[in-house]
Amino acid sequence: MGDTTASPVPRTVSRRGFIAGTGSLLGVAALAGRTPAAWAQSAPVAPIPSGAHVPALVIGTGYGGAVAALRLAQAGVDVHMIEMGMAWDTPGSDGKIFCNTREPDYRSYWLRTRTKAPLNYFLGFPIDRDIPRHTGILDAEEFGGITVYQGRGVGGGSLVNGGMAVTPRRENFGAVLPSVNPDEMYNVYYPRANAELGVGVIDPAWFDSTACYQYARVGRKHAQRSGFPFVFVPDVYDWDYMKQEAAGAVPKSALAGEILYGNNHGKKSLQQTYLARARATGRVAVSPLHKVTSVAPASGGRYTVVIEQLSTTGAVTATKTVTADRVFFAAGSVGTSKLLVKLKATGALPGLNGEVGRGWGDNGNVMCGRANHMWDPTGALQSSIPCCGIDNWAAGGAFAEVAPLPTGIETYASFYLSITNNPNRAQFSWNAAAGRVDLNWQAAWKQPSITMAKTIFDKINSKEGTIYRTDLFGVYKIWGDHLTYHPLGGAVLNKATDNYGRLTAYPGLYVIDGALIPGNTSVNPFVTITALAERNIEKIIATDL
Ligand code: FAE
Repeated sequence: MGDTTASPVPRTVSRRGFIAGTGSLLGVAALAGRTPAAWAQSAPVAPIPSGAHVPALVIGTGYGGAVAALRLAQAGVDVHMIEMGMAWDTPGSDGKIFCNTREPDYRSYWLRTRTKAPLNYFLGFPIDRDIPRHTGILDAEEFGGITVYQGRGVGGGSLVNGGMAVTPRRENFGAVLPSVNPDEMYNVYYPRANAELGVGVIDPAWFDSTACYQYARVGRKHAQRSGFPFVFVPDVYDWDYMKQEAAGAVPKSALAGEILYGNNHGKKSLQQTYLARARATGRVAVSPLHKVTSVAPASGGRYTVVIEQLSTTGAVTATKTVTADRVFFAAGSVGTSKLLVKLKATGALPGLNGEVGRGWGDNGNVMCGRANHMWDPTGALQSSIPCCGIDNWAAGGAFAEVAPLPTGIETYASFYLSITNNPNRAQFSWNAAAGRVDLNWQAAWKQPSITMAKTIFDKINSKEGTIYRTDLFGVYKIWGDHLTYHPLGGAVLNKATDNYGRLTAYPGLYVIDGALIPGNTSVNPFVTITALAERNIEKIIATDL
């Protein structure tokens, strides 16, 4: 969960006699407290008309896109954001905007007829279930050797992620973004990103006493007994709101297992931060359910942008052509890379350089669970927001987040998402026969991640006399090594672009998202994506506009 995975207690398991215990956890009225809908009230969604001309067009509404939109608007530039996912500003018939991880419905997955939960087995039983095909919030995009999870909707990955807001250790930064001056990042742009995102840390005294972090305290105890550095990890969740959830004073979100398909309360997604401020400028419009399919030079230094309007079943209901003076690619590592690779190969942007599509990595993501002894329960009530980790990066190449397994029942499991220093990098390429972009990641390339994660968990298991869980990712399968939550790269800074994200062959075209980062950030990535976008847009506004 969180930065980790879904852990719904499936109907199949319930039927076999396990007590889900979710009823009391589901919360009540959805529209009290901090609601995601609040962001939309500053300006209505305004679908772009065909034939329009806009000064700045931003493809995607995740971190990079939101930073670009806010700063451009503040500089006096009118911005139109094009987002293939939904607005996520309207409650469903249950009064809630987002569905719960324990009861995935039509809102859960992007155009699938069956869920594809990252953690897809529980107690050895498969937990995926049929759902209606809908433009849901979480995309499990399948390439040959890896499934890449991404958020879909206004807010991008911030809608579905665990909110873990981690700044890399400065000594690791040289490997993260080798062409960027660390002084400017650590003195200016990381602090700016953290402030704008609303990053905070759990109150350590509350951590020590609340039932909902029993699992994390067990994680701390086991880490420390094996001599590993234990760290609290900042998050954008409103920690005061979570305390009120625990006190029963407000509708529950983190304490009701909400996360992977959106949080109805408590989490400061981009809808509450950058995007709310962008729209409050009055200069930013958003077109949800609009997907950019082409960008090509037009006369007068402009660009022609082709956009498909989608219905909630994914059908194309209109194809629009607009022009823009500047286009910012902020469709995420995968979305931006796929667009650029296709546009280069099919002749729309043939001058893009040969680095486009290269340098893609999975941030070394790998998951695993450990089976604890009966005297080490991890708690039936688990906050879905992770708050701590085990830092063995320097010695073993792994940073492991102590992750929740908020099933609503006692599982005696400790669950972890490790970010590892996996050196493998993949490349996107145009598959002309199939008319799509492929990624050449190989399943076996996860082995270095497993080896690095084992530097932590083999030692803990040996010290505690415990074993790995084998029932979470299949039957007798220890490692969740088939996926990533953290796609990075594909249009790497200072390679595919200049050192500020400019696609120099085409003045006015920019990359401003996770595609710029060469495959690994040593920690969870969105603070680095945000800070880099702040750095780049400041330079672009100062010198290009
Ligand atoms: P992103 O946020 O993915 O935004 C791209 C947007 O572009 C999306 O809204 C797309 O729908 C849209 N788009 C794509 N193609 C098109 C197109 N052709 N036309 C129009 N729109 C398009 O990009 N990171 C952390 O740091 N901490 C965490 O705790 C954490 N947990 C995560 C948990 C999960 C389950 C997942 C999936 C990710 C998690 N991440 C976490 C990763 C983080 O959300 C991700 O790195 C950022 O969202 C990437 O930001 P970008 O701006 O690159």
